[in-house]
Amino acid sequence: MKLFVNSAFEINDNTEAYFFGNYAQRTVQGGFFFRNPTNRGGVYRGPLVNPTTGLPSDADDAVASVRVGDLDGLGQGGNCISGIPLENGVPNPAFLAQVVADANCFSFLETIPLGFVPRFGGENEDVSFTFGVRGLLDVGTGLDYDFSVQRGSNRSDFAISNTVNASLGPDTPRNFTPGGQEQTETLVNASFVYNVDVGFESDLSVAFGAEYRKEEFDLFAGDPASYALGPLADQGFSSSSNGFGGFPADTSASQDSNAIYVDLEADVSENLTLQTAVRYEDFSQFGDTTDFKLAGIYHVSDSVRIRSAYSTGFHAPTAGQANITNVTTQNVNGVLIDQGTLPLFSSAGQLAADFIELDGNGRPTLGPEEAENFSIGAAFDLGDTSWTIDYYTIELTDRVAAIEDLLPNLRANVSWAHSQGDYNTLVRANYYGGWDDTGNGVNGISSAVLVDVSVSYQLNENTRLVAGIDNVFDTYPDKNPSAGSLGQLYSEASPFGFNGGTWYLQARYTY
Ligand SMILES: [Ca+2]
Ligand SMILES: [Ca+2]
Repeated sequence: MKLFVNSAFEINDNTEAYFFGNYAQRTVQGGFFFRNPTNRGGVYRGPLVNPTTGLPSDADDAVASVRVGDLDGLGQGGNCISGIPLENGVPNPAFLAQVVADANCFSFLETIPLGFVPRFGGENEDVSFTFGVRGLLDVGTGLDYDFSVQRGSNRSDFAISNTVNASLGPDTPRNFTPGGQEQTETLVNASFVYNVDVGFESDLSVAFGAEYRKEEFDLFAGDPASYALGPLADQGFSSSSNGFGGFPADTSASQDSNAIYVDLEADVSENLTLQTAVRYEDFSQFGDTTDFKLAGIYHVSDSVRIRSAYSTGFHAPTAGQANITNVTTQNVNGVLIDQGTLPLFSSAGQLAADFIELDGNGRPTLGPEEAENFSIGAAFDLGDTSWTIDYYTIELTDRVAAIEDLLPNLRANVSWAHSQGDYNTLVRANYYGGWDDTGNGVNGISSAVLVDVSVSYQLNENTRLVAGIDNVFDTYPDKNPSAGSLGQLYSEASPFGFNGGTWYLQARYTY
Protein backbone atom coordinates (compact mmCIF):
# COMPACT_ATOMS: atom_id res chain seq x y z
CA MET A 1 0.00 0.00 0.00
CA LYS A 2 1.29 3.47 -0.87
CA LEU A 3 -0.04 6.97 -0.15
CA PHE A 4 1.37 10.26 -1.44
CA VAL A 5 0.53 13.86 -0.63
CA ASN A 6 1.99 16.79 -2.54
CA SER A 7 0.73 20.30 -1.86
CA ALA A 8 1.77 23.95 -2.00
CA PHE A 9 0.01 27.21 -1.20
CA GLU A 10 0.91 30.83 -1.82
CA ILE A 11 1.50 33.05 1.20
CA ASN A 12 2.02 36.13 -1.00
CA ASP A 13 3.27 36.90 -4.51
CA ASN A 14 6.85 36.06 -3.56
CA THR A 15 6.41 33.31 -0.97
CA GLU A 16 5.11 29.76 -1.10
CA ALA A 17 4.79 27.06 1.57
CA TYR A 18 4.90 23.42 0.51
CA PHE A 19 4.33 20.02 2.01
CA PHE A 20 4.82 16.54 0.67
CA GLY A 21 4.78 13.18 2.32
CA ASN A 22 4.43 9.51 1.66
CA TYR A 23 3.51 6.36 3.48
CA ALA A 24 4.21 2.90 2.14
CA GLN A 25 3.73 -0.51 3.67
CA ARG A 26 4.64 -3.87 2.20
CA THR A 27 5.12 -7.47 3.17
CA VAL A 28 8.09 -9.34 1.75
CA GLN A 29 8.93 -13.04 1.82
CA GLY A 30 11.78 -14.97 0.27
CA GLY A 31 13.27 -18.45 0.48
CA PHE A 32 16.78 -19.62 1.18
CA PHE A 33 18.81 -21.89 -1.04
CA PHE A 34 18.04 -25.57 -0.70
CA ARG A 35 20.65 -27.55 1.22
CA ASN A 36 21.11 -31.25 1.52
CA PRO A 37 19.38 -32.07 4.88
CA THR A 38 22.11 -34.38 6.13
CA ASN A 39 24.92 -31.82 5.96
CA ARG A 40 23.33 -28.67 7.38
CA GLY A 41 25.88 -27.64 10.03
CA GLY A 42 24.62 -27.24 13.60
CA VAL A 43 21.36 -29.10 12.86
CA TYR A 44 21.97 -32.35 10.97
CA ARG A 45 25.70 -32.62 10.31
CA GLY A 46 27.37 -34.65 13.04
CA PRO A 47 30.98 -35.56 13.80
CA LEU A 48 33.02 -38.18 11.94
CA VAL A 49 32.09 -41.47 13.62
CA ASN A 50 33.07 -45.11 13.68
CA PRO A 51 30.59 -46.76 11.28
CA THR A 52 29.98 -49.69 13.64
CA THR A 53 29.62 -47.79 16.98
CA GLY A 54 28.34 -44.30 16.05
CA LEU A 55 30.94 -42.83 18.42
CA PRO A 56 33.40 -40.07 17.41
CA SER A 57 36.44 -41.34 15.55
CA ASP A 58 39.38 -39.90 13.67
CA ALA A 59 40.44 -43.26 12.24
CA ASP A 60 40.77 -43.73 8.47
CA ASP A 61 37.47 -45.65 8.27
CA ALA A 62 35.47 -42.89 10.10
CA VAL A 63 32.35 -41.72 8.20
CA ALA A 64 30.17 -38.62 8.20
CA SER A 65 27.09 -38.75 10.45
CA VAL A 66 23.83 -37.09 11.40
CA ARG A 67 24.10 -35.43 14.81
CA VAL A 68 22.38 -37.00 17.83
CA GLY A 69 21.55 -35.07 21.02
CA ASP A 70 21.46 -36.53 24.54
CA LEU A 71 18.38 -34.82 25.99
CA ASP A 72 19.08 -35.41 29.71
CA GLY A 73 22.62 -34.09 29.33
CA LEU A 74 26.03 -35.58 28.52
CA GLY A 75 27.49 -37.72 31.31
CA GLN A 76 24.21 -38.05 33.24
CA GLY A 77 21.10 -40.23 32.89
CA GLY A 78 20.96 -42.15 29.60
CA ASN A 79 23.65 -42.27 26.91
CA CYS A 80 23.36 -41.80 23.15
CA ILE A 81 25.57 -42.36 20.15
CA SER A 82 27.17 -39.16 18.80
CA GLY A 83 26.03 -39.55 15.22
CA ILE A 84 23.99 -41.84 12.96
CA PRO A 85 26.60 -43.08 10.43
CA LEU A 86 25.93 -42.14 6.82
CA GLU A 87 26.40 -44.81 4.16
CA ASN A 88 26.49 -43.29 0.66
CA GLY A 89 24.62 -40.31 2.11
CA VAL A 90 21.89 -42.48 3.67
CA PRO A 91 21.56 -42.77 7.49
CA ASN A 92 22.27 -46.32 8.73
CA PRO A 93 18.70 -47.71 9.29
CA ALA A 94 19.55 -49.72 12.42
CA PHE A 95 21.18 -46.78 14.23
CA LEU A 96 18.36 -44.48 13.06
CA ALA A 97 15.73 -46.87 14.48
CA GLN A 98 17.63 -47.06 17.78
CA VAL A 99 17.72 -43.22 18.10
CA VAL A 100 14.02 -42.93 17.19
CA ALA A 101 13.06 -45.57 19.79
CA ASP A 102 15.08 -43.98 22.62
CA ALA A 103 13.10 -41.04 24.04
CA ASN A 104 16.32 -39.57 25.48
CA CYS A 105 18.18 -39.54 22.14
CA PHE A 106 17.20 -37.01 19.52
CA SER A 107 18.01 -36.33 15.88
CA PHE A 108 16.21 -33.81 13.66
CA LEU A 109 15.65 -36.77 11.30
CA GLU A 110 12.90 -37.77 13.80
CA THR A 111 10.92 -34.54 13.50
CA ILE A 112 12.01 -33.08 10.11
CA PRO A 113 13.31 -36.07 8.11
CA LEU A 114 13.48 -34.29 4.73
CA GLY A 115 15.26 -31.15 5.86
CA PHE A 116 13.86 -27.65 5.65
CA VAL A 117 14.20 -24.46 3.64
CA PRO A 118 13.58 -21.41 5.84
CA ARG A 119 11.21 -18.72 4.57
CA PHE A 120 12.46 -15.26 5.51
CA GLY A 121 10.49 -12.05 5.22
CA GLY A 122 8.91 -9.23 7.09
CA GLU A 123 6.79 -6.14 7.19
CA ASN A 124 8.32 -2.92 5.93
CA GLU A 125 6.91 0.50 6.72
CA ASP A 126 8.25 3.67 5.13
CA VAL A 127 7.09 7.14 6.21
CA SER A 128 8.49 10.50 5.18
CA PHE A 129 7.38 14.10 5.03
CA THR A 130 8.88 17.43 4.03
CA PHE A 131 7.70 20.89 4.99
CA GLY A 132 9.26 24.00 3.51
CA VAL A 133 8.96 27.66 2.59
CA ARG A 134 10.48 29.10 -0.58
CA GLY A 135 10.41 32.40 -2.33
CA LEU A 136 12.27 35.40 -3.65
CA LEU A 137 13.81 38.07 -1.43
CA ASP A 138 14.15 41.57 -2.82
CA VAL A 139 17.93 41.82 -2.40
CA GLY A 140 20.03 43.14 -5.32
CA THR A 141 18.88 41.25 -8.43
CA GLY A 142 16.77 38.93 -6.25
CA LEU A 143 17.74 36.13 -3.87
CA ASP A 144 15.92 32.79 -4.20
CA TYR A 145 15.63 30.91 -0.91
CA ASP A 146 14.28 27.57 0.22
CA PHE A 147 14.06 26.44 3.86
CA SER A 148 12.89 22.93 4.60
CA VAL A 149 12.61 20.25 7.25
CA GLN A 150 12.43 16.64 6.23
CA ARG A 151 11.95 13.51 8.31
CA GLY A 152 11.81 9.95 7.14
CA SER A 153 11.85 6.55 8.73
CA ASN A 154 11.98 3.03 7.44
CA ARG A 155 11.15 0.14 9.74
CA SER A 156 11.37 -3.57 9.04
CA ASP A 157 10.01 -6.24 11.37
CA PHE A 158 11.38 -9.63 10.39
CA ALA A 159 9.79 -13.05 10.44
CA ILE A 160 11.37 -16.39 9.69
CA SER A 161 9.33 -19.54 9.34
CA ASN A 162 9.90 -23.21 8.57
CA THR A 163 13.18 -23.25 10.50
CA VAL A 164 14.46 -24.29 13.94
CA ASN A 165 16.53 -23.15 16.89
CA ALA A 166 18.46 -26.43 16.85
CA SER A 167 19.79 -25.97 20.41
CA LEU A 168 16.19 -26.29 21.71
CA GLY A 169 16.02 -29.82 20.23
CA PRO A 170 12.51 -31.33 19.93
CA ASP A 171 11.00 -28.30 21.75
CA THR A 172 12.00 -25.78 19.09
CA PRO A 173 9.29 -23.60 17.60
CA ARG A 174 9.25 -23.63 13.77
CA ASN A 175 8.38 -19.93 13.34
CA PHE A 176 10.19 -16.96 14.87
CA THR A 177 10.00 -13.17 14.98
CA PRO A 178 13.71 -12.33 15.16
CA GLY A 179 13.18 -8.60 15.80
CA GLY A 180 13.36 -5.55 13.64
CA GLN A 181 15.31 -2.47 12.72
CA GLU A 182 14.47 1.14 12.00
CA GLN A 183 16.46 3.89 10.34
CA THR A 184 15.26 7.46 10.92
CA GLU A 185 16.70 10.56 9.26
CA THR A 186 15.99 14.20 9.95
CA LEU A 187 17.26 16.90 7.58
CA VAL A 188 17.11 20.67 7.96
CA ASN A 189 18.09 22.62 4.84
CA ALA A 190 18.61 26.24 3.93
CA SER A 191 19.53 26.93 0.30
CA PHE A 192 19.91 30.10 -1.75
CA VAL A 193 20.50 31.03 -5.39
CA TYR A 194 21.77 34.43 -6.52
CA ASN A 195 22.58 35.50 -10.09
CA VAL A 196 25.39 38.00 -10.65
CA ASP A 197 26.57 39.65 -13.86
CA VAL A 198 30.38 39.26 -13.87
CA GLY A 199 30.87 39.93 -17.59
CA PHE A 200 30.50 36.30 -18.77
CA GLU A 201 28.22 35.23 -21.60
CA SER A 202 25.54 34.42 -18.98
CA ASP A 203 25.00 35.52 -15.38
CA LEU A 204 27.07 33.63 -12.82
CA SER A 205 24.64 31.50 -10.83
CA VAL A 206 25.77 31.28 -7.20
CA ALA A 207 24.01 28.59 -5.16
CA PHE A 208 24.92 28.16 -1.51
CA GLY A 209 23.42 26.62 1.56
CA ALA A 210 23.69 24.65 4.76
CA GLU A 211 22.34 21.30 5.89
CA TYR A 212 21.91 19.61 9.26
CA ARG A 213 21.39 15.88 9.23
CA LYS A 214 20.60 13.47 12.04
CA GLU A 215 20.51 9.75 11.60
CA GLU A 216 19.18 7.27 14.14
CA PHE A 217 19.29 3.50 14.01
CA ASP A 218 17.36 1.17 16.30
CA LEU A 219 17.38 -2.59 16.62
CA PHE A 220 14.38 -4.26 18.28
CA ALA A 221 14.79 -7.52 20.19
CA GLY A 222 13.30 -10.71 18.78
CA ASP A 223 11.23 -13.33 20.59
CA PRO A 224 13.31 -15.24 23.21
CA ALA A 225 13.45 -18.49 21.19
CA SER A 226 14.95 -16.63 18.21
CA TYR A 227 18.19 -15.94 20.11
CA ALA A 228 18.05 -18.61 22.85
CA LEU A 229 21.04 -20.77 23.68
CA GLY A 230 19.13 -23.99 24.31
CA PRO A 231 20.12 -27.09 26.32
CA LEU A 232 21.66 -28.86 23.28
CA ALA A 233 24.01 -25.96 22.48
CA ASP A 234 26.91 -27.65 24.24
CA GLN A 235 26.39 -30.76 22.03
CA GLY A 236 27.02 -28.96 18.74
CA PHE A 237 23.46 -27.84 17.92
CA SER A 238 23.39 -24.22 16.77
CA SER A 239 21.63 -21.57 18.83
CA SER A 240 19.25 -18.87 17.50
CA SER A 241 16.74 -19.25 14.67
CA ASN A 242 18.60 -21.00 11.80
CA GLY A 243 19.03 -18.77 8.77
CA PHE A 244 18.53 -15.48 10.60
CA GLY A 245 19.26 -15.28 14.33
CA GLY A 246 17.15 -13.00 16.50
CA PHE A 247 18.45 -9.75 17.99
CA PRO A 248 18.91 -10.34 21.73
CA ALA A 249 18.36 -6.76 22.93
CA ASP A 250 16.96 -3.39 21.96
CA THR A 251 19.84 -1.18 20.78
CA SER A 252 19.98 2.40 19.55
CA ALA A 253 22.62 4.50 17.86
CA SER A 254 22.70 7.96 16.31
CA GLN A 255 25.00 10.47 14.68
CA ASP A 256 24.63 13.91 13.20
CA SER A 257 26.47 16.12 10.73
CA ASN A 258 26.55 19.72 9.52
CA ALA A 259 27.39 20.75 5.97
CA ILE A 260 27.82 23.94 3.97
CA TYR A 261 28.26 24.23 0.21
CA VAL A 262 28.78 26.69 -2.65
CA ASP A 263 28.03 25.86 -6.30
CA LEU A 264 28.97 28.23 -9.18
CA GLU A 265 27.80 27.83 -12.77
CA ALA A 266 27.99 30.07 -15.86
CA ASP A 267 28.36 30.15 -19.62
CA VAL A 268 31.86 31.60 -19.51
CA SER A 269 31.84 32.20 -23.26
CA GLU A 270 29.49 31.33 -26.11
CA ASN A 271 31.14 27.88 -26.35
CA LEU A 272 32.07 26.99 -22.80
CA THR A 273 29.88 26.26 -19.75
CA LEU A 274 31.69 25.61 -16.45
CA GLN A 275 30.46 24.45 -13.06
CA THR A 276 32.40 24.15 -9.82
CA ALA A 277 31.19 23.21 -6.35
CA VAL A 278 32.69 22.74 -2.88
CA ARG A 279 31.02 21.04 0.09
CA TYR A 280 32.33 20.84 3.64
CA GLU A 281 30.75 18.40 6.07
CA ASP A 282 31.51 17.79 9.75
CA PHE A 283 30.36 14.50 11.33
CA SER A 284 29.84 14.04 15.05
CA GLN A 285 32.05 10.94 15.00
CA PHE A 286 34.27 10.91 11.91
CA GLY A 287 35.80 14.35 11.78
CA ASP A 288 35.20 16.31 8.60
CA THR A 289 35.48 16.05 4.84
CA THR A 290 35.75 18.58 2.00
CA ASP A 291 34.64 17.55 -1.47
CA PHE A 292 34.62 19.36 -4.75
CA LYS A 293 33.38 19.08 -8.30
CA LEU A 294 34.55 20.60 -11.56
CA ALA A 295 32.55 20.09 -14.75
CA GLY A 296 32.34 21.65 -18.17
CA ILE A 297 30.83 21.42 -21.64
CA TYR A 298 32.67 22.82 -24.64
CA HIS A 299 30.91 23.37 -27.98
CA VAL A 300 33.68 22.70 -30.50
CA SER A 301 31.23 23.50 -33.31
CA ASP A 302 27.46 23.53 -33.80
CA SER A 303 27.50 19.75 -34.07
CA VAL A 304 30.31 18.64 -31.74
CA ARG A 305 30.26 18.95 -27.94
CA ILE A 306 32.81 17.64 -25.43
CA ARG A 307 31.89 17.28 -21.76
CA SER A 308 33.91 16.21 -18.75
CA ALA A 309 33.55 16.14 -14.97
CA TYR A 310 35.76 15.33 -12.03
CA SER A 311 34.49 15.09 -8.48
CA THR A 312 35.41 13.70 -5.11
CA GLY A 313 32.79 12.16 -2.88
CA PHE A 314 32.39 10.39 0.39
CA HIS A 315 30.12 7.88 2.01
CA ALA A 316 30.10 8.06 5.80
CA PRO A 317 29.35 4.89 7.75
CA THR A 318 25.70 4.95 8.81
CA ALA A 319 24.78 5.24 12.48
CA GLY A 320 24.04 1.51 12.40
CA GLN A 321 27.38 0.57 10.83
CA ALA A 322 29.29 2.77 13.28
CA ASN A 323 27.49 2.15 16.54
CA ILE A 324 25.47 -0.99 16.60
CA THR A 325 25.92 -3.66 19.26
CA ASN A 326 24.43 -7.04 18.36
CA VAL A 327 25.82 -9.95 20.32
CA THR A 328 24.51 -13.52 20.44
CA THR A 329 26.00 -16.49 22.23
CA GLN A 330 27.22 -19.34 20.03
CA ASN A 331 28.79 -22.67 20.73
CA VAL A 332 32.03 -22.83 18.75
CA ASN A 333 33.83 -26.19 18.92
CA GLY A 334 32.42 -26.86 22.37
CA VAL A 335 33.18 -23.41 23.79
CA LEU A 336 30.44 -20.84 24.39
CA ILE A 337 31.49 -17.60 22.75
CA ASP A 338 29.72 -14.25 22.49
CA GLN A 339 29.82 -13.38 18.81
CA GLY A 340 28.53 -10.35 17.07
CA THR A 341 29.14 -6.78 16.14
CA LEU A 342 30.52 -4.16 18.52
CA PRO A 343 31.10 -0.50 17.72
CA LEU A 344 34.74 0.44 17.09
CA PHE A 345 34.15 3.45 19.38
CA SER A 346 33.18 1.24 22.34
CA SER A 347 35.81 0.21 24.89
CA ALA A 348 35.61 -3.40 23.61
CA GLY A 349 36.04 -2.13 20.04
CA GLN A 350 39.09 -0.08 21.02
CA LEU A 351 40.57 -3.13 22.81
CA ALA A 352 40.13 -5.15 19.61
CA ALA A 353 41.78 -2.31 17.67
CA ASP A 354 44.75 -2.48 20.11
CA PHE A 355 45.19 -6.19 19.37
CA ILE A 356 45.00 -5.71 15.61
CA GLU A 357 47.58 -2.90 15.84
CA LEU A 358 49.89 -5.05 18.03
CA ASP A 359 49.73 -7.77 15.38
CA GLY A 360 51.28 -5.26 12.99
CA ASN A 361 48.19 -4.96 10.83
CA GLY A 362 47.69 -1.23 11.36
CA ARG A 363 45.04 0.26 13.60
CA PRO A 364 41.54 -0.06 12.14
CA THR A 365 39.67 3.20 11.79
CA LEU A 366 36.16 3.94 10.66
CA GLY A 367 35.80 7.08 8.64
CA PRO A 368 34.11 8.41 5.54
CA GLU A 369 34.72 6.24 2.48
CA GLU A 370 36.23 8.43 -0.21
CA ALA A 371 35.57 8.29 -3.92
CA GLU A 372 37.01 9.96 -7.00
CA ASN A 373 34.78 10.13 -10.05
CA PHE A 374 35.91 11.09 -13.52
CA SER A 375 33.92 11.15 -16.72
CA ILE A 376 34.57 12.37 -20.25
CA GLY A 377 32.37 12.17 -23.30
CA ALA A 378 31.60 13.60 -26.70
CA ALA A 379 28.34 14.18 -28.55
CA PHE A 380 28.21 14.91 -32.25
CA ASP A 381 25.80 15.04 -35.16
CA LEU A 382 26.58 13.41 -38.51
CA GLY A 383 24.00 14.19 -41.15
CA ASP A 384 20.64 13.10 -39.70
CA THR A 385 22.23 11.03 -36.96
CA SER A 386 23.47 12.00 -33.52
CA TRP A 387 26.11 10.09 -31.55
CA THR A 388 27.40 10.13 -28.00
CA ILE A 389 30.25 8.30 -26.37
CA ASP A 390 30.93 8.46 -22.63
CA TYR A 391 33.53 6.98 -20.33
CA TYR A 392 33.51 7.10 -16.56
CA THR A 393 35.49 5.66 -13.65
CA ILE A 394 34.81 5.60 -9.93
CA GLU A 395 37.70 4.82 -7.62
CA LEU A 396 37.00 4.16 -3.95
CA THR A 397 39.32 4.19 -0.97
CA ASP A 398 38.71 3.43 2.73
CA ARG A 399 35.78 1.17 2.00
CA VAL A 400 33.33 0.98 4.88
CA ALA A 401 33.88 -2.58 6.11
CA ALA A 402 31.52 -5.52 5.73
CA ILE A 403 28.99 -5.31 2.93
CA GLU A 404 30.96 -2.83 0.87
CA ASP A 405 33.99 -5.17 0.80
CA LEU A 406 31.93 -7.17 -1.61
CA LEU A 407 31.98 -4.42 -4.21
CA PRO A 408 34.68 -4.16 -6.86
CA ASN A 409 37.13 -1.29 -6.25
CA LEU A 410 36.97 -0.09 -9.85
CA ARG A 411 33.99 0.22 -12.16
CA ALA A 412 34.06 1.69 -15.63
CA ASN A 413 31.50 2.05 -18.34
CA VAL A 414 31.67 2.95 -22.02
CA SER A 415 28.44 3.54 -23.85
CA TRP A 416 27.67 4.28 -27.47
CA ALA A 417 24.28 5.73 -28.33
CA HIS A 418 23.02 6.43 -31.80
CA SER A 419 19.74 7.88 -32.97
CA GLN A 420 18.42 8.15 -36.49
CA GLY A 421 14.87 9.04 -37.36
CA ASP A 422 12.55 7.02 -35.14
CA TYR A 423 15.28 4.56 -34.10
CA ASN A 424 17.67 4.73 -31.11
CA THR A 425 20.38 2.17 -30.50
CA LEU A 426 22.58 1.73 -27.45
CA VAL A 427 25.66 -0.44 -26.88
CA ARG A 428 27.20 -0.34 -23.41
CA ALA A 429 30.24 -2.13 -21.97
CA ASN A 430 30.38 -2.35 -18.16
CA TYR A 431 33.68 -3.22 -16.50
CA TYR A 432 33.66 -4.64 -12.95
CA GLY A 433 37.08 -4.83 -11.29
CA GLY A 434 38.12 -7.82 -9.17
CA TRP A 435 36.35 -8.18 -5.83
CA ASP A 436 36.29 -10.25 -2.64
CA ASP A 437 33.31 -12.26 -1.45
CA THR A 438 33.96 -11.67 2.25
CA GLY A 439 30.68 -13.33 3.24
CA ASN A 440 31.87 -16.70 1.92
CA GLY A 441 35.57 -16.05 2.54
CA VAL A 442 36.45 -16.20 -1.17
CA ASN A 443 38.96 -13.56 -2.21
CA GLY A 444 40.23 -12.56 -5.63
CA ILE A 445 37.11 -13.08 -7.76
CA SER A 446 37.94 -12.13 -11.38
CA SER A 447 37.09 -8.88 -13.08
CA ALA A 448 34.48 -9.04 -15.85
CA VAL A 449 33.13 -7.03 -18.78
CA LEU A 450 29.40 -7.22 -19.52
CA VAL A 451 27.94 -5.86 -22.74
CA ASP A 452 24.34 -4.62 -23.08
CA VAL A 453 22.60 -3.70 -26.33
CA SER A 454 19.17 -2.23 -27.03
CA VAL A 455 17.16 -0.84 -29.93
CA SER A 456 14.08 1.31 -29.59
CA TYR A 457 11.56 2.52 -32.12
CA GLN A 458 9.11 5.41 -31.77
CA LEU A 459 5.93 3.84 -33.13
CA ASN A 460 3.79 6.93 -32.80
CA GLU A 461 3.59 10.07 -30.67
CA ASN A 462 2.80 8.12 -27.47
CA THR A 463 4.34 4.71 -27.95
CA ARG A 464 7.94 3.56 -27.98
CA LEU A 465 8.93 -0.08 -28.46
CA VAL A 466 12.19 -1.33 -26.94
CA ALA A 467 14.04 -4.61 -27.46
CA GLY A 468 17.29 -5.33 -25.69
CA ILE A 469 19.72 -7.87 -24.33
CA ASP A 470 21.57 -7.28 -21.06
CA ASN A 471 24.79 -9.27 -20.78
CA VAL A 472 24.87 -10.37 -24.44
CA PHE A 473 27.82 -12.74 -23.93
CA ASP A 474 26.11 -14.51 -21.00
CA THR A 475 28.96 -13.75 -18.57
CA TYR A 476 28.90 -15.34 -15.10
CA PRO A 477 31.05 -14.64 -12.02
CA ASP A 478 33.63 -17.21 -10.85
CA LYS A 479 32.02 -20.27 -9.28
CA ASN A 480 31.86 -20.45 -5.50
CA PRO A 481 34.43 -23.09 -4.40
CA SER A 482 32.20 -24.23 -1.49
CA ALA A 483 29.07 -24.39 -3.65
CA GLY A 484 28.24 -27.94 -2.52
CA SER A 485 27.74 -27.27 1.18
CA LEU A 486 26.19 -23.82 0.81
CA GLY A 487 23.88 -24.61 -2.08
CA GLN A 488 25.14 -21.50 -3.89
CA LEU A 489 26.86 -22.10 -7.21
CA TYR A 490 27.78 -18.41 -7.47
CA SER A 491 28.21 -15.76 -4.81
CA GLU A 492 24.87 -14.08 -4.12
CA ALA A 493 26.88 -10.87 -3.62
CA SER A 494 28.10 -10.71 -7.23
CA PRO A 495 27.96 -7.05 -8.32
CA PHE A 496 26.47 -8.10 -11.66
CA GLY A 497 24.28 -10.94 -10.41
CA PHE A 498 24.58 -14.57 -11.42
CA ASN A 499 21.75 -15.01 -13.88
CA GLY A 500 23.74 -14.61 -17.09
CA GLY A 501 22.19 -12.85 -20.07
CA THR A 502 18.60 -11.62 -20.17
CA TRP A 503 16.56 -10.26 -23.04
CA TYR A 504 13.47 -8.09 -22.85
CA LEU A 505 10.76 -6.41 -24.89
CA GLN A 506 9.09 -3.25 -23.65
CA ALA A 507 6.31 -1.02 -24.83
CA ARG A 508 6.29 2.43 -23.22
CA TYR A 509 3.21 4.55 -23.46
CA THR A 510 3.38 8.24 -22.50
CA TYR A 511 0.28 10.37 -22.05
CA1 LIG B 1 22.57 -38.32 29.16
CA1 LIG C 1 14.25 -40.44 20.05
